[in-house]
Amino acid sequence: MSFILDFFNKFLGQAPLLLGTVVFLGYLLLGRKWYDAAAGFIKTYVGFRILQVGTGGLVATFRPIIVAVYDRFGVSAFVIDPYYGQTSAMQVLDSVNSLQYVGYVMIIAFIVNIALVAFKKYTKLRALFLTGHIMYQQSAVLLWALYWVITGATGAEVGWFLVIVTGLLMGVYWSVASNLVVEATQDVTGGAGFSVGHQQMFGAWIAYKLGAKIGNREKDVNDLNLPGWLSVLNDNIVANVVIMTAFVGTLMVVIGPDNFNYDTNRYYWGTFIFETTSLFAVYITIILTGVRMFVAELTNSFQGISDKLLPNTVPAVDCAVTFGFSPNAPAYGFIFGFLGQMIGITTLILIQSPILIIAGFIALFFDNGTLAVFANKSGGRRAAAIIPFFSGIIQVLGSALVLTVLRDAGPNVIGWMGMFDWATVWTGVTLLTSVLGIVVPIILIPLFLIIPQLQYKRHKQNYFTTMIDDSVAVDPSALK
Ligand code: ASC
Repeated sequence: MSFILDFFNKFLGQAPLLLGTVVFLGYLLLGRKWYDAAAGFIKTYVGFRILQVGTGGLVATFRPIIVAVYDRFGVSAFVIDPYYGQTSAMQVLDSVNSLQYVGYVMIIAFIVNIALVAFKKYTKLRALFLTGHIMYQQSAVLLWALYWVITGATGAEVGWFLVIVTGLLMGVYWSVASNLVVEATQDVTGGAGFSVGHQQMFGAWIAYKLGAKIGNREKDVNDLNLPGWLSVLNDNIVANVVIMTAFVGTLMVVIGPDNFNYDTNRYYWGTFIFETTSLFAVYITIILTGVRMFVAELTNSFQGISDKLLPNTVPAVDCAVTFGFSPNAPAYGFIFGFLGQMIGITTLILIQSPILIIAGFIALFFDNGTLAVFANKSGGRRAAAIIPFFSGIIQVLGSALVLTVLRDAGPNVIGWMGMFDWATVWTGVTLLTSVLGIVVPIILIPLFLIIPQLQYKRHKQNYFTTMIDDSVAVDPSALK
């Protein structure tokens, strides 16, 4: 068993290795030569590592700026960032000798996902969740939250019954939520044949549905068509640099040069600001390159898995992959999400909330960026601005709410995920469980499974083909 646990952490928990292996297997199933399959593995692995260089660079560059905004104003509080949530979870679980159970939750959930997809005839589930680091992170955070509200105060070790219930619920969530956004993701990617397996699948679905109601999909953020001198902004690199320099540059001016550790022999304050903010466009371009490289491999090879092993299945991957199909939208999500979070935080201060929240870059950017990508696809610029703005408010208030019970675990708790589904669905589940006990997660398992049945009812004819045939990528009635 410890070998299996180790394998889950060191191999399946590493998204590039996991996806590379899936591609390798897919090509072999398609009857390609082993060396072609190996080449597919390498290109997927390298493509994903390039994507990670881009996402990692964004986090490393912009996270400290967001933190500095709060330091400047002397605010100290819980941080809404997945890694702060994960750290809190791991510390609390470790303090009761239960960290090893996270691996078991993840294994159970992954097996549940495979089984539900294998029986899609009955379950109507079509997506396999393959975002390894998110699978580990969510397993840890959910186990922590449920453990704490059910038995935490006793200081006992996590029990097997809870591990199994958490694993089942986690696996059902991965399957149902990534399946829910199959159609929307097909629309966003022009039929690339994958879905999103991340932390805002319910959010992305809502963004896509609401977007159609509040905006106009013709007014796409990637297709600005601005006249005259403004036309330089039609290029996503120029637009991202100008927007981020104006926005993040202003933040940096407010924070002041003394709060940045930069080499004054190499930079003026002004050039330092520009060199920092323009990195946004650099990393978005890197993300695009990585995405192009591995999406092509994944789409082609997954056909093998979908023909031979799990018919009509799509892989559900990191949300940042969708950025490659909508390079202007993430900046919208970031900026309007930031404004929304500021309103949320100001509200907490005004009502003298016992819990204060500090924005984290990952939730601000990757979460709201993804919502902007989906909102833009169905509702253009207006939707890409309004929806992340409200999401920002919800991320802050929802996370503050769940922390009112979770912070009792003591100083090990430094934050919460903050990502959309975690500030809404999982906040609700945790709070309800704290009142009613373990029946809540148990009842949710069959309840979640109703969602794909409803989805199936809405477009039976092409439900199982929509993700392979890009000519039917969009079900027009789904947009009404
Ligand atoms: C997360 C998380 C990350 C990022 C990354 C975005 O939630 O844990 O490392 O988002 O997956 O590409």
